[in-house]
Amino acid sequence: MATYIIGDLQGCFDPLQALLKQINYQPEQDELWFVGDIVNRGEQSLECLRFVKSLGERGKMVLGNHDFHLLASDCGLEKYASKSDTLQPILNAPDRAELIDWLRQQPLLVRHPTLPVVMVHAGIPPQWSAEQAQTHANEVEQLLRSPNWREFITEHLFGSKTKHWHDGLQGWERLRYIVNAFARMRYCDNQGVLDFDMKLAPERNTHPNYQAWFLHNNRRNKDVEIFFGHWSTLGAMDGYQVHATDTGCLWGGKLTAFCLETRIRHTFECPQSCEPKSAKQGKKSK
Ligand SMILES: [Mn+2]
Repeated sequence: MATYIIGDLQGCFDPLQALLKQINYQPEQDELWFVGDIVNRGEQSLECLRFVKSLGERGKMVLGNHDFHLLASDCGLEKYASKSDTLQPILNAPDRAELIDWLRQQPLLVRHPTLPVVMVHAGIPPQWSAEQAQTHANEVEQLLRSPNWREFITEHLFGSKTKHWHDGLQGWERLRYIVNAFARMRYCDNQGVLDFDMKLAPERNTHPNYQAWFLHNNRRNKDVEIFFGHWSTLGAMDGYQVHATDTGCLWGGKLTAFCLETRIRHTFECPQSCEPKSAKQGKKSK
């Protein structure tokens, strides 16, 4: 039995199938863990979503910012729609309601049952221990699984950004920070104040107070190994007790599967970018 942690799919279904063939994936025995951003930008988001859902007990995922974006699109929130969104086939699908209902019940953090390993989409801010991170993830998960989930997504999740955390933070602001940290963070200061603008790799960061979330010396969650995606400019990185798995499949890079039992990083070289043609053309004309 093997457990593979797989990087951001973003609708790249064919590369996923090629990678699974390459690693000799055994559906009856192996587990697949997905770091989130299953959908959007790539051309086969519907296929990716159906596949991850179909794994049942042998599949796990955490919600990424693009997965939240799909929930928002399902709620009819058009304000944040982008020209490069490729979510329409999901919204037109006969099993749309079932897929969305399943997606909203997925966690923000997955903890391995026996190993000191956790998986999140973007990261865990330095001020939270692994136990606190689990507690805070549960706060949002509980709401997403409740009948009020649409109100949270449409009225309170987006818009004014919450960057600062303190333990007494209450209500929607608190939940918004939790989602921002788990699903969107790259840089923060050593108190967990988030920066939403910087996307460059850490060696190109010039801001003195902000560092990649995993580089802070006072980080309280170093006792677990953290697997994450979201940051394609980091590439394949293992160090600081963290493992970056977004190797930019969507952009013509690679798709990663990290095997927890053998510690081997498997990669499938994507033959071409999975970006839809309209997005590629849009880029060239800029
Ligand atoms: Mn992401």
